[in-house]
Amino acid sequence: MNNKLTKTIVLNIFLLLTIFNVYAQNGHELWLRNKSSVPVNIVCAKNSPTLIIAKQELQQGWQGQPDASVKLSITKNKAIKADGFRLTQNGIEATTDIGILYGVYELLRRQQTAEPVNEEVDNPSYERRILDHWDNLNGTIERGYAGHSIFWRKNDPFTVTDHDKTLWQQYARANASIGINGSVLDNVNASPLILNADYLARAKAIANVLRPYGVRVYLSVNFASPSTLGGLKTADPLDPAVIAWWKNKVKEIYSMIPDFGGFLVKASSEGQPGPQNYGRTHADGANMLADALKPYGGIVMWRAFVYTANDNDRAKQAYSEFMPLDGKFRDNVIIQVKNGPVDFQPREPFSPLFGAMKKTSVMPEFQITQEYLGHAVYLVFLSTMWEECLQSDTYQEGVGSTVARCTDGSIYPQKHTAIAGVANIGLDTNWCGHDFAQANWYAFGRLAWNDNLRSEQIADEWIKQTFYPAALEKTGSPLYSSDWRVNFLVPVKKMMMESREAAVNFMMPLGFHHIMSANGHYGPGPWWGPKNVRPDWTPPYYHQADTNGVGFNRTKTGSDAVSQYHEPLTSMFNDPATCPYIYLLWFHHLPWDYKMPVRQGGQSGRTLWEEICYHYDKGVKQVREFQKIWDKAQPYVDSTRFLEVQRKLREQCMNAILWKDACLLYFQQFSRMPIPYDIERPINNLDDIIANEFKHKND
Ligand code: GCW
Repeated sequence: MNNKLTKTIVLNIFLLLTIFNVYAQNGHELWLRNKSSVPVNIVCAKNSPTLIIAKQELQQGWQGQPDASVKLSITKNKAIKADGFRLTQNGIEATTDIGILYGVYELLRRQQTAEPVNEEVDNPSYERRILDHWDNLNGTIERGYAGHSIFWRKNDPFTVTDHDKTLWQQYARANASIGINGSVLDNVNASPLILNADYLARAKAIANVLRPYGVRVYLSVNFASPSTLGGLKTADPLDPAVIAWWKNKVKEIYSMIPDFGGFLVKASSEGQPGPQNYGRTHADGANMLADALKPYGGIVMWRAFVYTANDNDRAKQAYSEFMPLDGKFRDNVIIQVKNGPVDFQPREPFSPLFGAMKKTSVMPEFQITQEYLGHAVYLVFLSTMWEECLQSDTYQEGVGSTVARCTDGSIYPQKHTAIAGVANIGLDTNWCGHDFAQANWYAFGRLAWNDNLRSEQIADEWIKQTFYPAALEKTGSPLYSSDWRVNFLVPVKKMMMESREAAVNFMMPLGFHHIMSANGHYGPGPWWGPKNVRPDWTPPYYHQADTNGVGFNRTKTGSDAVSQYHEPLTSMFNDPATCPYIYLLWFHHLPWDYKMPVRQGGQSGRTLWEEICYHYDKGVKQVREFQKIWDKAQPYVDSTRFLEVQRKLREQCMNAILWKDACLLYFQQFSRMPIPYDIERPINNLDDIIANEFKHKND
């Protein structure tokens, strides 16, 4: 070979590697990294923007037999719901174009994850599968850890650039690939300005890009808009001028966005205006908006996240306020309920409103963004947490009345069904801040499509799609070689599956909740309770630690929150001997030397104090184990993602130790008992931790 040729070959190989590396490294492609050049023949009688996408996706991602024929057919089949589809050996059947597109993504996923194609009908569990963006109109994101908003910005806010459109299109494609079909574009702490013509025009531009992917837009609205924006004297929902104002506004919106989804409302909550300001009920407020939206098929998602600073246990307030209104809402109102009764804590029992509101549509709200779970620093796979909630039995209509079945229409005849996740998406190149946080976006979509899926399967799919192509580029090994499975897939999946429990262990084990720092809800802060702050915003309100014991007494002798649950849960939660240990301090105030029953996972002879210590210690050890798993995974990951995750695991580990030291040293002041001697001694002093708590800004 002559010198020149060798040089050219070397240069070309170098260039190819560089291209692969760039492609593999930045995480922007999410789980959609597969590109295939296997030819495929697509037979499809119809054309539409959605079907064009379906065909393109098949052409770009086909990994089946070369030159196979795939038939896409729109058929009439009562068994297939609007978004559903049926995969057959030689094609996809659906009743709508979007059903075809979902079928295409499912088929490609099966090819890529080496799962067989079964010929069953696949319908979604929920009609509306929605991401709630807490994006402010100035481009910041409340509780966002992945950069600014992909929708709104401060400078030049109304110009729609090609870059905007490309990003929105990529976002829509990612959503469609996992079945998400709705986006609430602005923060629930809503600015009235969202209903201004300029902002509506931008919402319209977004809707136009999202539409072919089957993603409808929704808006969060401020209940006082008729007065603050419209100049009316009041926003009283029973006032005829107010009713007319909303009707006109809705008409204007539908003239711009004909498939507009509807409104999301946070009313009379955390300072937001609501019908109570005018002496009206939540039902009065929600129904007035619902009536305005009804002619166009729009819905109202009315949040049940309400609590006021009073003597009543905060965990009880949403139920107390909404239960008397059961049956009073229009059929296009859905009450949106957070998974737990307090606020997206690392672990909460399910909200007692699930299953209890039998004559009202209820939808679960999960938090994908990790406000209380380590922001974009911790590796926490949230699917197990949502699965735990969805599979919780409410017993409201007998055994098996899970939260999933009480909300997806299986048990109650809801006119509309829906599920929402608070998005973790921002302008960061990898969308979510942490490479593994992408798995939470993915998992939310998958569970919204099928609320009976198991997290292990979701993790398996996600890892294969997100990391395998990169491994292939590096190792050139054939599809899912046993080497890759054994040394990457299995350990990384194990890490993901344990990651949420690990976080619970080092942050808030055994039913502890809301003991985080007020500084951005990131690190530990069980001591924080300034006199001028309302008690239900401070950790001591929730842990109630004193020398006699620790935990919130929600039994019949305490706040009686247990009675908001259906039997046998009321009795089970009420007795510390039968209360699952994961909820022990949620429902009970117990002495430090309380002997943990063996059945609750405590070892015989351990006191509550010891059990607390061992849980914190275990959490730290789990994270240390994750570090080892990830270090060993290095040969299978591109260097950028490897180093980034490695760096974050180190930070998570430091923070886990901080949590453990802070909580053990703080609570030890009350327990006055030694930290068991086989546990590593604290390496931080409590007074230093407290002094440093607000040194860095953690929002
Ligand atoms: O979790 C709390 C957050 C607030 C949020 C609120 C809510 C959007 O700390 O930032 O406000 O819940 O869900 O409305």
